[in-house]
Amino acid sequence: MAKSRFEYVRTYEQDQILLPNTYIVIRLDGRGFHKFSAHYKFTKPNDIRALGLMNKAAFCLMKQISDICGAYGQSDEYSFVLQRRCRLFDRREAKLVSTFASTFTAYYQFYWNEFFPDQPLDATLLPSFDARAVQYPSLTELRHYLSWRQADCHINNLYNTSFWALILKGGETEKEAEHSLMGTNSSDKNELLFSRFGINYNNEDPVFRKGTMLIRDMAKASSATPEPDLKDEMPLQEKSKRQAEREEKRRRKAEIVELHEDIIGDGFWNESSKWLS
Ligand code: DGT
Ligand code: MG
Ligand code: MG
Ligand code: MG
Ligand code: MG
Repeated sequence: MAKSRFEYVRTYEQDQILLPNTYIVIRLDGRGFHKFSAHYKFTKPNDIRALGLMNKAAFCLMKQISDICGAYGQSDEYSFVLQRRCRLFDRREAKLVSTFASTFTAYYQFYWNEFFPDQPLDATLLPSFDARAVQYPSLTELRHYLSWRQADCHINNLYNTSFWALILKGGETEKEAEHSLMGTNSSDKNELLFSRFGINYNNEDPVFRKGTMLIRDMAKASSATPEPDLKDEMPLQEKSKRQAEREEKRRRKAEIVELHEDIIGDGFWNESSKWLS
C-alpha cells in the first residue's frame, strides 16, 4: 500500500515494552471513589453491592483475557496478574493498561443496574478507573505484592469497622471516633469491637476482611478434547503454534474460582502452581 508523505510522524510514537519473563501486575483503582461512594450512598464501612460489582467486572475481564491467571480485589481496586510468559499486545505497556482500564470500566457500568437497581448511574458522576503496570522478577516479589494488598485490606477494614461501629452503634461523631481510635493497635481494636459492641471481628464477612482472590484453576481445566499427536514431520513453527492454540483453549475452558481467604501464608502459595505458570 502506498504511504502518504505524512507517514513519518508515526516514528514519533514510542512503545514502552514490559520486560520479558516477569510477572506483570496491572492494578486498577477507582477514580475519586471517596466522592463516588458518597454520591451513590455506599453503605459504611463496606457495601456488599459495590464489592459484588467489582468482582463481577473482574471476572468478566478474566473471561475475556485468558492471559490473566489471577486477580485480587478490595475496596475500589483490582490487581490482575498475567502469566510470566504472556505475550499479549507484545507486552506494550500503554496498550495493556488502557485496554484493562477501559474494558473493566465498561463491564462495571454494564452491570451497574444489576447491583444497584434503585440507583441509576447519573451522567454527572460516572465511574472510571486508572491503571498502572508493575513488573515483578520472581514469585517472591509477586507474593509480597499480593500480601501487601491483602494486609492493606485488613488494616483498613479493621479500622473502618471500628470507626463506623463507634459512630453508628456508639453514637460518637466522626471526630470523636477518630480520637477514640488514635494510637490503638490491632488487638485494641478487636477488644474494643468485642467489649463495647459484641462484635467478634473474625466473624465479619470474609469478603470484607480478606478481599477477593480470583484464580484461573488450570488443575480443573481438563484437557477434555483429546488432541491427536502432532505429526513428527510438521514444521517446528507450526507445531508450536498448534501448542499455543491448545494452551489458549485450555485457559479459556478453565474455571475461575473466587476465594475469600488468607493469601499471605504458605497454605495459599503451596497450591499456586494450579493457577500460576
Ligand atoms: P483516587 O483513587 O486517588 O482517585 O481517590 P479515591 O477517592 O478513589 O481514594 P482511594 O482509592 O484511596 O480510596 C477509596 C475510597 O473509596 C475510600 O474513600 C473509601 C471508598 N470506598 C471503597 N469501597 C467502599 C465501600 O464499600 N463503602 C464505602 N462507603 N466506601 C467505599
Ligand atoms: Mg488514591
Ligand atoms: Mg480510588
Ligand atoms: Mg483505592
Ligand atoms: Mg486499532
